[in-house]
Amino acid sequence: MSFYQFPNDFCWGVATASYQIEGATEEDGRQASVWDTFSATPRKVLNGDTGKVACDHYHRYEDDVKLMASLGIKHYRFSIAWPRVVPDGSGQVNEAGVDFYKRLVDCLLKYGITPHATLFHWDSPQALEDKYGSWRHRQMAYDFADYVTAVVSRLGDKVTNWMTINEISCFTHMGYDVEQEAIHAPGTRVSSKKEVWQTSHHAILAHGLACQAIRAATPVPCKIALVDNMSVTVPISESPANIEAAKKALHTSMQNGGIIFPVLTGAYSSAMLEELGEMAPDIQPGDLEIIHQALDAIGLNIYTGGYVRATDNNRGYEFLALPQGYPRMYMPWLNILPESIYWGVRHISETLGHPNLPVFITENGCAAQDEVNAAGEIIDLDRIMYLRQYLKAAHRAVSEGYPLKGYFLWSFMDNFEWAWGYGRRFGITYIDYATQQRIPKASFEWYKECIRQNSVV
Ligand code: PNW
Repeated sequence: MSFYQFPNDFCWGVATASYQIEGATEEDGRQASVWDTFSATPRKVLNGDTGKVACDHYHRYEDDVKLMASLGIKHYRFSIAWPRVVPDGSGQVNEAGVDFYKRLVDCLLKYGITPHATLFHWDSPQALEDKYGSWRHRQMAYDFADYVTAVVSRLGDKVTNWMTINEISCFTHMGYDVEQEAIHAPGTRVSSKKEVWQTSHHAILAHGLACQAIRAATPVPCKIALVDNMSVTVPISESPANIEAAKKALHTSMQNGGIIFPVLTGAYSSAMLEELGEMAPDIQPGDLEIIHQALDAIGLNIYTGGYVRATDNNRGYEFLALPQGYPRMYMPWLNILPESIYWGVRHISETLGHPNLPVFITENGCAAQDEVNAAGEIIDLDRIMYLRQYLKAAHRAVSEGYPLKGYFLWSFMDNFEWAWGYGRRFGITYIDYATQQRIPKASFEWYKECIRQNSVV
């Protein structure tokens, strides 16, 4: 038995998202999402790439699920496209769109893979953007809840693990900007920070309303989680003073204070509200109760983190800049901090006051150069190096008794990497976009062996 042995019930999985893999954007009644519009706009996405075809998963899902089964995973996290299910964003349900997810779920179950469905991974209906500015308007949260009811009442007999919304900051604070046109869809330039904060307030409200909608619509008991990309503070060393500093810094980080704090504690962090002043969002009476729903788990997408140390200034902490040349994976933000997994899990438990809330790493992985060699293989030793370090940190969290229950690798296959188009690859399966051929990379075989041995090898 290896030192890095995981508990027998640890969930090994892989993750994807609808717009990044499905393609078939105009099929079976699907209408445009904001990412269709955004990617069709010149100079928004690298090389003018769009999700029109992507991995053609909409037609190839059976082969993809078969390949997943060969990997040995028992859990698959995917997302459902709102504009397939409710093409106009609100109103009529498109049963043909729902049917795709029924086929997918049946196929997963046939191969013994448990579906974990994310109800929103950034593909807002363009119709609602046109109608009232999507996340800028409070109505978006209510229309989202209605769409959630439509999904859960149709798929809830077979899907019992629901994730409401993926990475709220990435489609609000990155979709709306004051300084420039934002880099994620809808790419809107707004006139004040308050308007940006209003979009994320509407999104956390949507999460709360969705939790209520799921509980009301589910035909069988189910589990609900939010998926958040909390910015993880990591103490430079584990002295009591530096650990304390990392905990304090978590409270005041803008992104955490306005998203995971209200969701898990029922209040925006006061430090953040103070810093925002007049730029804070309008919060209506009762909003925080809706937002602060009891959850069955929290999903964390953890790729990197930030180092913090104790200081004797009045805040008691400072964030540390990384030296030039600090190792990172093939994305400007992807600094290698394996212990961010450990600290992410520990912060939920200790800093955010949820010692028993099950935590899932709902995404972890990296981009790499991924060249096909003369033998037609992709020997991505850099990705294996990255994954091995992060999984060892996950093991540490488990072995110290923190409730980390599972790990979903991002991603099962290369896909449409948002503003980077197909110019960045995060998969453990290579996609030859010209032929749609799937080629498992060396990391696929490596991960398969981890799963088989239930251990980091
Ligand atoms: C996540 N950052 O996005 C998303 O959930 C995925 O859809 C995406 O493909 C994956 O991570 C890789 O990027 C992120 O700036 C976007 O730190 C930006 C950041 C992190 C994650």
